[in-house]
Amino acid sequence: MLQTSPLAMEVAPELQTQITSPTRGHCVDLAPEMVTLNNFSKDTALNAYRTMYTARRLDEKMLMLLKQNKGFFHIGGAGHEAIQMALGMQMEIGQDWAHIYYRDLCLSLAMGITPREVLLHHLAKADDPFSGGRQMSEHFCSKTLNIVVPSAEVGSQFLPATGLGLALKHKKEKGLAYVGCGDGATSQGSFFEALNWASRDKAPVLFVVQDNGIAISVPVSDQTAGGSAFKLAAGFEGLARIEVDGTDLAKSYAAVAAARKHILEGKGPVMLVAHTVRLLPHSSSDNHTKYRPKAILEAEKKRDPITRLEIQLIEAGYATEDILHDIKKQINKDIDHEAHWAAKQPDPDPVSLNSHVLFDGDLGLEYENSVPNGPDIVVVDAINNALKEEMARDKNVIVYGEDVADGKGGVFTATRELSKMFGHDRCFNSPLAENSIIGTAVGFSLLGYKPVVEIQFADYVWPGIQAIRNMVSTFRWRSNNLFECPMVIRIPTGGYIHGGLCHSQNIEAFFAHMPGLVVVMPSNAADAKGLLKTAIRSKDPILFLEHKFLYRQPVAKTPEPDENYLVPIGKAKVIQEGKDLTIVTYGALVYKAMNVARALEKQGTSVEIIDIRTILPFDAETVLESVKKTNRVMVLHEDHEFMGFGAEISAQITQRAFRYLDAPVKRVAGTFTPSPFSDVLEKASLPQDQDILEAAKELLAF
Ligand SMILES: Cc1ncc(C[n+]2csc(CCOP(=O)(O)OP(=O)(O)O)c2C)c(N)n1
Ligand SMILES: [Mg+2]
Repeated sequence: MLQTSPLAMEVAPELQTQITSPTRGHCVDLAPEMVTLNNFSKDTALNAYRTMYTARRLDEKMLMLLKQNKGFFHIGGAGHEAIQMALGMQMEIGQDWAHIYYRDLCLSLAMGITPREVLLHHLAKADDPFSGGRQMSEHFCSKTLNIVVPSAEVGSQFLPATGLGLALKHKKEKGLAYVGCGDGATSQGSFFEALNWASRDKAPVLFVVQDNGIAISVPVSDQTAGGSAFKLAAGFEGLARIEVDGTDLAKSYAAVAAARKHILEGKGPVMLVAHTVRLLPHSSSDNHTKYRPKAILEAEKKRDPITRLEIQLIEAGYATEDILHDIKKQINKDIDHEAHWAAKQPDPDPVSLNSHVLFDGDLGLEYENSVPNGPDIVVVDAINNALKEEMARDKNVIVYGEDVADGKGGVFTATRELSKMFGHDRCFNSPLAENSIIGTAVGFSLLGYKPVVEIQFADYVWPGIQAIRNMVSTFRWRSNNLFECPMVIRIPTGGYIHGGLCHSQNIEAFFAHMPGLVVVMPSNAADAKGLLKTAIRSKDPILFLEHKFLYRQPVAKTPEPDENYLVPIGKAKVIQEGKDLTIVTYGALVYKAMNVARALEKQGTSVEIIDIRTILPFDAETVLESVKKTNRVMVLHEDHEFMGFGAEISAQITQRAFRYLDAPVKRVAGTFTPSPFSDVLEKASLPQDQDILEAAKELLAF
């Protein structure tokens, strides 16, 4: 028997019949006498109908355009219009936030997106206001309407929306964050992570599951334990639930109103499950007659929210069939006109492809305007001081992650004293969930915060990789510069510490493959402090890789730079000049290169060492300049040689300075094995001084 959540009753007593229904999550109509169309004025009801029909007609029109070989793809909201209209009618524009999903056309229209914009987007035109032709159809967004640029990744919306809710609460601002999804999306881990964090912090988040009973071809009964996302969420203390027939406008309106009231009274998040129908195939690339029985398709048509509303409008005395016919005729005509106009608009200029991968404006920062001359400091303390100074400078800088607060101050003490100095509002522990840490940072960033989050070990960044790849790194580009999500993701990385397989990984090559991301890796205290401060003042998502081995190494100590000292991102540093051989390296291996250079110097060879400092964007110019001078080059790093970042450096040198080379580019790097624990095995897996020396001699003798 289905358990009733006491909270659910508190939210919407009128929905109890449904929630306590023994129908195991399948929708039972609300008591119809309680909420009917007569609760709306005639104008309100007819305007809702107009928007819902516009959404429907746009779906039809876009499918027609596809048949005419205009446009490339369509995914429709037909059958979902009522719940979306109910939401759209109640969103406080400019105050609330919406993290929509791809079926949210009607909601987007109700919030203020126009058919013209939808059509420009559908046809991927230059003036597509959502992405300039970069994203697939149905990725609506708007800066002024607070509709966040979505990603096609199912589930990617939950944690940014939770971050928005957390940020709204943090700022003590009114409003809520809506997040939409389908029934299938509730199988994603990020759904549960989002419910957990939003519930933990009583964040004002409205989760709306538009349950059309199917995810492409998989029925919800095969998708979800118990066949219902509503039941599934029962265990989250602090979460309220409502279930409603999402094909009925008035009932949906009442459910949304109850949810909003609960949230805006500060009682925490609500999950609203709205039962809808999917009247179209999953998308224009799908033919659902192959997997959906005819009887089901016919039954779904009977629950068409628009037909249903038409009947109700007539029953309420708000319209006649003739009036509805005229409304539809006018909308059809308007949409035809807009589509005709949109089709004639220019396509994007291919040159525009490269714009807005990263922030392309001027940050207005002054770099290296003093010489570090404070007392000597180790890397981890320099990082801690950079955080303290930046948090004192800008109240929007917040720090969170696992174990970062209170007495622990991070497992490496990089966040020591921050929660004591700035309070738990500014430095707090996250749940132990890396995807959550990165996903919520998007939401904080949207509200003007500068999240500086910590991933405890590089080896555990992988749960967050979906968020980094499909949400964070493409945020600016995919919205054609409409949105940005600057953040700093600090990650202790690297080996030489007997960390074994899961505390030694080098991750830079993976992330160097992601346009839209900046990847920084300092090798000494002054650079660590200066680069971190620059990263915090930048406008891109930045992976700040901190080598664990260097945290307290005396060799990596430097005089501490002052609080205005900033190091430019994307600029390599010539550690020492030389004329016979260049070693291009970064991180912990800078010091091994220095050891070898000293040994070679005794034999009369002068070595130039370049610490690239930033992996992405890579400063090829400094490297090429050096190679042109020394004519011999070694690329040295501790990550696997195979497909390591050295492969890219070597390729660039070979392509761009081949004529200057007196020997093939030599790579010295880690073995293509996981990281071992034993001292003997670890030494065998990572470059040692002797390996570097031998490679240098080979190069010099060539
Ligand atoms: C992470 C991820 N996996 C797979 C897909 C491909 N995909 C797109 S929509 C979809 C089904 C989603 O179903 P549901 O959440 O029920 O939403 P609906 O489409 O029914 O509204 C799938 C598998 C994707 N976009 N993202
Ligand atoms: Mg579905």
